Amino acid sequence: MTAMNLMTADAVPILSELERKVLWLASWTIHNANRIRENSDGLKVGGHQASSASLSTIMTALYFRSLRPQDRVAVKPHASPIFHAIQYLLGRQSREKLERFRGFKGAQSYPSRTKDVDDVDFSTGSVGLGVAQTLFASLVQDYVRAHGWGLEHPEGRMVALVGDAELDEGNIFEAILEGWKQGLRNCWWIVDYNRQSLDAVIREGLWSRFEALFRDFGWDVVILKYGSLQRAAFAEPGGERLRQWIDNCPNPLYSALVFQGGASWRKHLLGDLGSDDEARELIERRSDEEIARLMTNLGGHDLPSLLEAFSRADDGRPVCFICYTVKGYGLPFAGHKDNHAGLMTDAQMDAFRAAMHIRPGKEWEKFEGLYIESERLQAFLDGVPFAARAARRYKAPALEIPETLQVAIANPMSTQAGFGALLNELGKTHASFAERIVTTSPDVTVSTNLGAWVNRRGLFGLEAAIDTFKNEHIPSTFNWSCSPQGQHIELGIAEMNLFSLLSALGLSHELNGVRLLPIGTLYDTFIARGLDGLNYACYQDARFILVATPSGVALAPEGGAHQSIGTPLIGMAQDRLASFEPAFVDELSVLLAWSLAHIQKQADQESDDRDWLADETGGSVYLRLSTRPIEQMKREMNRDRIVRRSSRIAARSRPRRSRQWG
Ligand SMILES: Cc1ncc(C[n+]2csc(CCOP(=O)(O)OP(=O)(O)O)c2C)c(N)n1
Ligand SMILES: [Mg+2]
Repeated sequence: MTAMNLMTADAVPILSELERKVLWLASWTIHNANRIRENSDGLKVGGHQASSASLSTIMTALYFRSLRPQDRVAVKPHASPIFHAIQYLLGRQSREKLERFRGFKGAQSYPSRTKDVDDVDFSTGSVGLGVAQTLFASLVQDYVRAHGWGLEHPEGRMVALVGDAELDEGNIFEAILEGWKQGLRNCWWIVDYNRQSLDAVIREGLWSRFEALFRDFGWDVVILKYGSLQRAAFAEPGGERLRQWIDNCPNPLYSALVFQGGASWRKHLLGDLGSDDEARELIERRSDEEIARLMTNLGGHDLPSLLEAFSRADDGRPVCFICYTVKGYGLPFAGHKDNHAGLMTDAQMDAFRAAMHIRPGKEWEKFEGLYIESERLQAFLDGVPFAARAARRYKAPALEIPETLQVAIANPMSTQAGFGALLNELGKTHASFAERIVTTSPDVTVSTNLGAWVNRRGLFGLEAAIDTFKNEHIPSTFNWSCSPQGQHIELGIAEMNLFSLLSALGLSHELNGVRLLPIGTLYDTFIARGLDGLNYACYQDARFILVATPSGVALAPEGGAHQSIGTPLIGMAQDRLASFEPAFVDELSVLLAWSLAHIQKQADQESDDRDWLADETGGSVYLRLSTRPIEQMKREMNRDRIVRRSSRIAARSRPRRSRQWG
């Protein structure tokens, strides 16, 4: 046995006690919110006991053993109660918040970076988005470190806990392709392969599609199908027949038998394998309870298998773990196809409480009902590597931004051309904030006028590559060479990836301790293509500037399917996003400077005396620009002039504010 194995073997008894506790606390938190806490308006509270149970073992192994403080996790949304239970045991979540689960200021139904207090790395909720976020966060970590920044912090691993049905979401496939292009590493996706979605049992054999797909895109794939009990049984006489039976069992039948329990397993197994003496004896040697334990001992519920797999993974490549699990593991509705929103009844909860040796009134006690002494458990929790650092979120100071930016205004000029000219000037400056600007675009870099900037600052690539056209002396307006120092990340066309990347870039100050100033460009009308990604990025308070161009109905000859009429409403409706549609380039210059400062603002509290809701707290910015050249005015433009005008508009539209605008 290696030293690592020894340490792991030592930890398993404690971890399995903690696993029981985590499952209990998560189930109890949901039960309390639905059946014990007073919910005066009669509205359903909900919560997902089965989806949570499915990840109880995997998350126990990760959080109490395999994760390091620098690792970042996107937890499957419906396993939020497990996450909160783990943080509660680690002393980072309060009982009060658990008691208010899904209530105002209580622990959130889906992990939330902005609303939860227990150190959520990535918000999740709209399935698929958190998963892709880990991939882009890893790319951003590479970007930051390639520029020589943040090297004082250890390199982290970006981990997603993924529902198997979550893998139906298209944005995940768009992300995988982009990850392959950009040389993804330090990324783990752990698939909770419980073979159930919300409505039903999923299609047979999906694991092999997943395996082929991930391998095609350069990922390592680790399949954890059988637990250690099962592997030991396979080594017994007749064991091979049992393994074949498991492999051939259709998903719906396996689920149904999990639900029905030991006696049904015995009946089916004997019916199918009874004619083989060795296989029959293997089954008959075991009680009903032991058979049920054996058959649900899948890889994703086996601590030794999980710990071993996690300790072996190679961070030089992305890794997909496909972990077989049981939805509702350890709960009365385990395996039932309708269990997604299922809640245990009072009687079921009483039985579960008794099985966990928890006395009534002691439901929230951390170590109640566990077999290992509290001091030993506490000492173990105090030494958990993931919790070694008090604060895992970094802070990075704001960079100083000038009030106005230089730009040569032509007459007439469009705001889009003005944007290109502004970025061109920024490309020339040696101001330190300009180094932190990172631009990105989904294959519309040239047509959104970023070309001059890219010519000056270069494309980013982990490995340097020369522009072949340039090398061959073929005239071309754009220099497409890339290097680790480049400041533009070129994406494929998928707009959703733009928002995922902007979101990851816009969290860099907290994830990497390095502040970036991300600017993403796209065609305004195609915002709709990644709208949920934009909402997601804003929800988790990522900071970026979105420059949408060309926009508007005045596109004239472009027209057709490129007109964007409804997008101003998106800008107005989206929380944490300030939107502007400047008419003139001098305004744009002031607005861009203001935006670069605004995306860096951070305030824990909002004061009452503020001009505008996000004045102190900051947020992201959306600029709609036009390709139509118009006559530019000769005038002095400064921040005051714009702020005063915007404030008057804000005051008019919010009549309840008492402040007067001059
Ligand atoms: C974008 C989006 N669509 C639909 C839902 C509603 N929804 C929540 S969970 C779920 C099924 C999840 O199944 P799976 O990913 O396998 O997780 P499990 O509950 O089995 O662990 C659905 C459809 C959602 N949260 N997000
Ligand atoms: Mg599932």
